[in-house]
Formats: sequence, C-alpha cells, structure tokens
Amino acid sequence: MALTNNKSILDWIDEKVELVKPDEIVWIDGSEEQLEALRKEACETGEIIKLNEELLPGCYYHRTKPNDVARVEDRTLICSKKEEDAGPTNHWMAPDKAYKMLYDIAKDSYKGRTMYVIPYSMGPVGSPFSKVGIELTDSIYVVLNMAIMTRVGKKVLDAFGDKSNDWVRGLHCKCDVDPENRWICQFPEDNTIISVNSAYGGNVLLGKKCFALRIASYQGKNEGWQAEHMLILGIENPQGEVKYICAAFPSACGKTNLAMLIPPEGYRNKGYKVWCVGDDISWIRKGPDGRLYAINPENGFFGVAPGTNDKSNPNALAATKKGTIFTNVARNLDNNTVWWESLDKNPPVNAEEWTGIKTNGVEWKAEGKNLAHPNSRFTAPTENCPCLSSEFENPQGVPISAFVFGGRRAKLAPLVYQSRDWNHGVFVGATMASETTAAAAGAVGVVRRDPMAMLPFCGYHMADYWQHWIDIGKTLDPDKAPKIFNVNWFRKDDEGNFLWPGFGDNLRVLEWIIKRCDGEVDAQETAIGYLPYAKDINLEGLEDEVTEESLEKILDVDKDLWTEEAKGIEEFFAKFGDKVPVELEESLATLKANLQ
Ligand code: GTP
Ligand code: SPV
Ligand code: MN
Repeated sequence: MALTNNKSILDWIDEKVELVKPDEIVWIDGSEEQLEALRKEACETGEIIKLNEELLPGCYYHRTKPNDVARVEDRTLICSKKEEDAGPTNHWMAPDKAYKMLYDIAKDSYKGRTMYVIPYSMGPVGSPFSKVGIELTDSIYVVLNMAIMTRVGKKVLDAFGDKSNDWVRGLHCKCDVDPENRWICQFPEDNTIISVNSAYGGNVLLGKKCFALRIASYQGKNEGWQAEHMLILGIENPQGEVKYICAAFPSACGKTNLAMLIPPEGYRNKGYKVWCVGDDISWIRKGPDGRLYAINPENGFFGVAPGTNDKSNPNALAATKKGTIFTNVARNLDNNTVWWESLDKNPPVNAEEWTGIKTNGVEWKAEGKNLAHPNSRFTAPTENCPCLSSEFENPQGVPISAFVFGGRRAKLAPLVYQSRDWNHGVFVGATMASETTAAAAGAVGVVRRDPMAMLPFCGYHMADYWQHWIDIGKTLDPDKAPKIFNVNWFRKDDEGNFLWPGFGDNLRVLEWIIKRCDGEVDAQETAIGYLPYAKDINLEGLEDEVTEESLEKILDVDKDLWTEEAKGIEEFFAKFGDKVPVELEESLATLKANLQ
C-alpha cells in the first residue's frame, strides 16, 4: 500500500510502473521487520550471504558482477537542455534523446521482479538543509544499502507532506547488468536520475553521488548553497573547544581516513580528540551569524575496504563490526568472515576471492593477486563509528573554520600550504590534480585535474561552479569566511616510498591549519601561497620517521616544476574559454609572475 497521498509522487510512480511493469510493488517503510524480511529473502536467492553472527552480527556479504565494480565516468551523463550548461568536463546528452534511450532499456525490465519504492531523506529528517528523494529499484541489495546510507521510510514522507516539486525522482533498473547498455543519467532541470544496467554503489545508491552531489550541486547554485565532495571533522583541543574542517580529496584519496583519524599518542595525552561528522559529502550554507555551516547528508559510510586496518583507521574498522554490508571483499570460509588487502598480515587459507573463486589466500597473494577488489567497500551505519560527532544529527550543521583541498601527487604539491585569500583558495581548489584510483573504471595512477574533487560529480558547467564559489565568497565577511588550504599526504621519494607517514599523523598538519585560522603561527610567503616553517609542524614522537630536513623536502616549492604546472593550468583553463572567472585568471597571472 502506498505510504503517502502526495499526488506528484504517486503520479510519477504510476508512470514508471507502466514503463517497467513490475510483478509487485513494495514500499519501504523503514521498519526493522521489513528490512529483516528482505535480508532473509536476499539470502535465499544468494544475492547476499549472511556472515558469522558471533563475529560480525547483522553483517552480510555481496559480490557484484566483475564488469560492475566502480563508477563509470564515460557512461555518466548530465542531461541539461543545453549542452553548454553541462560544460566541457561532463558527458552530455539532450534530455529527449536520453529519456528515449533509457526508457527503451527500462521498458518491461521489472517483469518477474518486484519494484521497491524507497522514500529517503538526505540530511536529518526535517532539517532546513535536508532534501527528499524517491528511489525505485528492483534490487534488494540497493534497498539494504540505502537503508544504511540514508534515512528511509514513512517518516520521510510524513515530514514531506504534499509539497509538489522539491523532491528528486530516481529510477534504478538493474536489467542484465550489461556494460554496453549501462548509463547513469542526471537531469538537473527535472530533479531526475535514471540509472540502468549497474548494481555498483555510486552508480545505483542514487542518494549519494547522483543526488547529493550532481543534482544537489545544481540546486545549490540556484538556491545559494553548496554541495561538495568533502568530509567534515571536528578537532577538540585540550580546553574542550571544537573547530570544524571540511576537506575535499578525490575518490579513494583519504577522506574516510582523515575524518576518523586517531590522534598520535602525544596529542592524545594532551587531550586532543577528533570527531567525525561525515566522510564523503557536505552540504554547506550560511548560518544566521554569517559563518558557513555544513551537514553530512548521509547516514552511513560507503568506505574503501583495502588499506583499512586497526592501525590505519581503527574507527572505520570498528564501524564495520555490526550491521554492515561488505561488497567485493574476500570471504574467509573457515569462519565466514571477510578479508581484504592489508586488513592484517594473515590472508585466509581457505578463502573465496572477490569474484567467488575458491582459493588458498596465502598462495593467491604470493602470486601477486588481490583477494579483494581494490575498490571493494563496506556499507556501515554512522552510528557504529566510535568517534561520531555529537553534532552529527544537528539540523543546523557545524560551523566551518577551514576548507582543505588535496590529492595524490607523488611530486610537486607540498605537504600543506595556505591560500592568500578566498579567491586564491578557489583557484587552489579549481586547479587541484590527483592520480586516478580504482574508484572509477579506467586507468589508475594517471595525474588529472580534478577541481575541488568534483570532476565526476559536478552537475553543471565547471566554470559556473567556480563562479558560484567566487560568489559565495563575496557574501562572506572575510573574518568569518573559512580559510582555504591545500594538503598532499602522498609525496614520494625517487624509490616510490611515501615521504609522510599520513593517517593519524595528519593531525600534525591540521593543527598548523587551525593555528593559522586563529592567527597563532607565522608562515612563509611563497610563489604559491603561505607555507609552514618546518619548525612549526610538530614532529614530537615521529623522530624515527620524519626529520626536520626530510620535512623541509616536502615543504619545498620547486620553481621549475611549478612553472610546468602553471602551463598545465593555463591549458586546462583554455578548455573553459572566457567562462573562467576573472578572479581565477588573476590568480594564475599572479602565480606566473611569482615564478619569474
Ligand atoms: P571515496 O570513498 O572513494 O570518496 O574515498 P576516500 O577519499 O574516503 O578515501 P579513503 O579514506 O577510503 O582512502 C583510500 C585509500 O587511501 C585507502 O587505501 C587508504 O589506506 C589510503 N590513505 C588514506 N589516507 C592516507 C594517508 O594519509 N597516507 C597514505 N599513504 N595513504 C592513505
Ligand atoms: C567515490 O567514488 O568517490 C565514492 C564511492 O565515494 S561511490 O559511491 O561509488 O561513488
Ligand atoms: Mn566519494
């Protein structure tokens, strides 16, 4: 039975029912009984496997098709009416043509299947930041993931009432998971998303990248707020004051890890604490006091499994110990638990690797093969996270002191630097580059520009998005505007070893950032912005790993490399013609002049 009388919602569902022809329609009410029944059903069909109830209570295992393990950027389309509105960095298709193509694929595709209607809220139900979506799907796996990643059920519809337009339509059709007919389409002007022939996370959990970034970035431009690919963390100092930072790093470049970091021992002893508000997406708007406030619109973590262990990210690991769905990791058949690369040094002997091949994990690894897919993921409820911020549910969000941009760059980008002002900070974000990762299909390790870590997620013209950043800055009192920084945890020496220990030790850099925000530490002015004096990064307890000399190496500005970089930025900007905001052109001119 329908869970709402909202006519715009019911009409749209009727239309889609007519198109895909499900045998049955089930509304997701958000109750534990209903979810439990769906888990049972999915276990019976083999869609998911129940894991060891003693060791991993309420946890399940799922495997996608091997051709369907990551986002597909060249099949992700922005279907604005005008091609120009999608801009040169998005793939575009005219809405009429896209609807026709998608409807041809979707037609009758639910025959013999059930349509699940998922009402969900991005953001706490009833928060002024929050937005509602309806996802139709024929996959129980998608329902169970959405129930972790978002707030779902009748409460969402009750709070929404009979408003007619401000909700996002989402249709997901698993079809045959055919990569040749896979399309992830956003229609920003219609508040609509259609995703066909995939069952992988970012392609099908429509509340996440499709809505909370692509559609929401467009909404934010029109409504005066921002949707960003940013984590949110709070740093509590020994006096008990908490300062919040939002940080944008491209996919699989360390957001989840930074958001949940455990302070180094010396900091813990002094009383420092880190609180996680979000690990992937921020919705940001100006508060009544003129500062920017951010919420995490999600309710779960869809985190990268490989590399997560009790040293690198104990908080994320703890979050996966109950009520979690694991996708494309390996399964230990001796005790029916999960394993992935670098979880520990003991790959299971009796294992099933991520595609389901039975193997001796020890030998598999010895042959240099991975047991888990490099983009294997866990879907864990935020409430499981030991360091979840008490402000996580705050409908007003948290005040932001600093924005941090960063990426994976073996060379060039120093450990940290600060922009000269807001507009220069927008330039720093707009010109970020990073090595590609397994989070998207395609080559890994290739440096590409990824402005604000939004290259795959901006729902409109990238240069208009930069202009939106510039315009937001104009509305902020400079004293209240977040300060903008850039970091790089991934500098390598010529042998390919990381030059910075990363993970918990990144707090040492965040401490400098907070001190800069509070005007408590000097910095050296360089061609690219303000860099720390090596003495101002606290290395206490790190003496074996980093010396002041080696730190100076990753705090350098190599003029030749940066001159090359400025050329690369110029070429990049050329793609956008005269739409590049004049403020960014000015920053480029200043950079070039500074490097002379
Ligand atoms: P998405 O969920 O794809 O948006 O990614 P994310 O930005 O949340 O990335 P995540 O924190 O999951 O990190 C991805 C990979 O980077 C993992 O394998 C981590 O182990 C590794 N990583 C994270 N932080 C650091 C760091 O400070 N130093 C180094 N060397 N590796 C790191
Ligand atoms: C990313 O790729 O940035 C992710 C995972 O956070 S996904 O939801 O698949 O987009
Ligand atoms: Mn992400």
